[in-house]
Amino acid sequence: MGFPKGFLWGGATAANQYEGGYISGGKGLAVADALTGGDGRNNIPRKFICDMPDGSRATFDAMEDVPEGAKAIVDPDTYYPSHIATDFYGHWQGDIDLMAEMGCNVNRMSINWTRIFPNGDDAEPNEEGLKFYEDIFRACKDKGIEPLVTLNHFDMPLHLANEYDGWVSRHTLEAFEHFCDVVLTRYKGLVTYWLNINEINIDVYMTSGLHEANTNKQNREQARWHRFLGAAYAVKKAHEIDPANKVGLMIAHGVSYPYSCNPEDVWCELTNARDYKWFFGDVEVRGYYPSWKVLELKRAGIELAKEPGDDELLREGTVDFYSFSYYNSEAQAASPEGKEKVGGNMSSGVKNPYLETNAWGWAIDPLGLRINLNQIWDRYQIPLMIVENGIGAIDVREPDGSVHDSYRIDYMRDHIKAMKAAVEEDGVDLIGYTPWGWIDIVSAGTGEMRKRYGFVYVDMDDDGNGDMSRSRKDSFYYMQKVYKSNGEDLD
Ligand code: BGP
Repeated sequence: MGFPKGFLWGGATAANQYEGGYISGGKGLAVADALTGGDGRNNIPRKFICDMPDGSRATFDAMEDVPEGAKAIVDPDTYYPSHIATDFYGHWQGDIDLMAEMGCNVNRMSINWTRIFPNGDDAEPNEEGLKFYEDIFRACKDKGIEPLVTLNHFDMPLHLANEYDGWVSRHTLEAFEHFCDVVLTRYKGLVTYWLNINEINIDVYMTSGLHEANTNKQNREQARWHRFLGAAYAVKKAHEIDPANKVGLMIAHGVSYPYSCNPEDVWCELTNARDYKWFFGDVEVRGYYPSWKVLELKRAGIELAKEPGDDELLREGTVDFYSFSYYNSEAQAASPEGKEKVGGNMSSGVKNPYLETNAWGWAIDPLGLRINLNQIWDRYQIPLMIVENGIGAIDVREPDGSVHDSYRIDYMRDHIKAMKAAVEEDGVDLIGYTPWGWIDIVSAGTGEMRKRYGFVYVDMDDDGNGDMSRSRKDSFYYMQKVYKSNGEDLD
């Protein structure tokens, strides 16, 4: 009964939201380094400042494609949250000690592509960058913490985005494959758990390309094709380099419900869910496009540019386990008019009247996690890992450094109970849990610092003020108790 022995308990971060040191140690610029901060609660989006072909300068909403020929730049008079982030670059030893103290035996983190290849497509890697991660992985191992490394977490070298429109171009795929060759070889024996591409089902600015990658359907599907090939290549190569390697896919996997039992709502939910998430899981687990997608592309007149061997690569690079992020759920209505929209990263649904939401409008739904685990397990029958989960909230640090975040403890307790039920009562093969932003980091969606997920508070605000000191929130001690009891002590 309970969680299996050896269950992986930890925390998750992404380099572009946590690391900082944006041009230190030979690092080059990434798209995230050119993204300003926004304000999620007041709907102020993150932006790109661009040099235009006519020599002028213009600013664009990051959720929209920027015009062809525009190049995103880093403006010296603008504050960019990723440049310092919460300075893992300067604090990594102490942060790993904190992870160990919390009882973690796994650390999900990502490698900044531009720390290894400053332009993304350089011929030779940057040794200082390679050494940086090697030291971190060794320190983790010394503390009994298994690194779980995301090869690409919302990470696109700025050069590849500006000049090649990111994943739209095969050049980016080739550059990514080279990156995989180098890091998988270098960290052989040190890292055995890998995730290929974070939330492969989210195609926006940081994950895809800057220009017509998203608004132009042909480009969007081509970019997806290249991402799938990159993801499959990572799996195949990892297995070739070390058969002990285990590689998982990673999908943004909220749960959706039909708004009502009207078959129109049920169909709306089904088509939306397969378009938004199941398509991506099906391709990475089974190795080919599902029939409805093939027909959809045909009807739309979209033809993917393929090279010989591509289809085979997709079939050969299927994953070892299924990892996903879960924060919230949504309802899908065939007639959404007049219904309140629900919050959430890239959520398209309407508000579920049965659920409470956080300050950003994201629905809180622990049973949704159990439903999710069962749906995925029933469909694929491969091991599952929850690699992101948590609640973004505004925390108050008291003068003595304490943070009384009972709302976060409630969220974690309820979600871990749902996981436990899925394991104990439903027999789901769940192998690990790494809550999101175990230490405070920059929000991906809004670029804010005030939206905090951590069990460890970092003194940093939205404008870059703060001394970066770390303090343990009440939730830190709660998670410590949970982890050290292998998920038994949940009260
Ligand atoms: C996921 C991403 C993370 C992350 C998280 C929370 O989509 O993989 O990078 O940040 O969502 O989102 P946000 O930071 O916008 O609150």
